[in-house]
Amino acid sequence: MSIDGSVSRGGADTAAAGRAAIGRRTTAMWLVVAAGVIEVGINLKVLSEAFIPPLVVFSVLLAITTALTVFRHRAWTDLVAGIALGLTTASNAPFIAGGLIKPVATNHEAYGIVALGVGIVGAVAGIAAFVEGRRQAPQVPAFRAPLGELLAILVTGVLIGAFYIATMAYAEVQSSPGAGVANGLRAAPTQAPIELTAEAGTFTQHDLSLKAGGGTVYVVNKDNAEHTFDIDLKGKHYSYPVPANSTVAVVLNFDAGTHTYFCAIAGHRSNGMEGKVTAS
Ligand SMILES: [Cu+2]
Repeated sequence: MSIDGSVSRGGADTAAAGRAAIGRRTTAMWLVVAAGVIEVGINLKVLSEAFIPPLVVFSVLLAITTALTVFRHRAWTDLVAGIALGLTTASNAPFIAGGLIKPVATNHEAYGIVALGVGIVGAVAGIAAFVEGRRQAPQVPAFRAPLGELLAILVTGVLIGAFYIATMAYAEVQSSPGAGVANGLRAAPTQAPIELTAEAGTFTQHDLSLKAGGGTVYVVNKDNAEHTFDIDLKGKHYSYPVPANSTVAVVLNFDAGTHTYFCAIAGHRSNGMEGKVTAS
């Protein structure tokens, strides 16, 4: 019944029994597998929205190391899986950090935060499982069955719950786009709307102009990935999520001057998702 009972006997193991026990499953090992499956799932979700070659490489690496841990379990497979999870997490960290510092309520940030937590837990568990496998005994008392199994189940449950809540929160934000703060506009704009198109991961216009006062910008997203329209006006920040394949009307009070707009999703601004709108 116990999945790591065999290594709990500790010093009683003979060398022969020890070698035989390397193939047995420990709680830390199951955490590695849970982390690997969740990370691959998140990667596939992100890849369905935008094709990111390094993410494909990491997904394949994680799928292989997770499968090895389940079907060809050895101490070294735990170590390799733990390192793969650590590398994936480290490569994602710069993008996730941007979302943590300035969340724009997009699913990239929600998934990224969960991916970061799962990746760290998985990497630590992989190294713990490796040490356990080499020494033939649980090194962390909390990982000793049945307490360790209970903890693993609880952690997995919390991670699934966090992912569910993040997904629901994202759906709610998407159903009511146009987040921002009060802009002092008390009448519908009388000037014609202007258009800003997002296509192939970039904005196609970088210089917009309109009359000062109430104005409308139609942000047209032709991509199969979400973007945002972010702008600062009179010291206030406005952020509009623009879902994939959709058009969002941004209605604001544009004070006279030149204002910078950009997409707040990590990596997009430097890819040309930035421009200036001049109100005169
Ligand atoms: Cu974008």
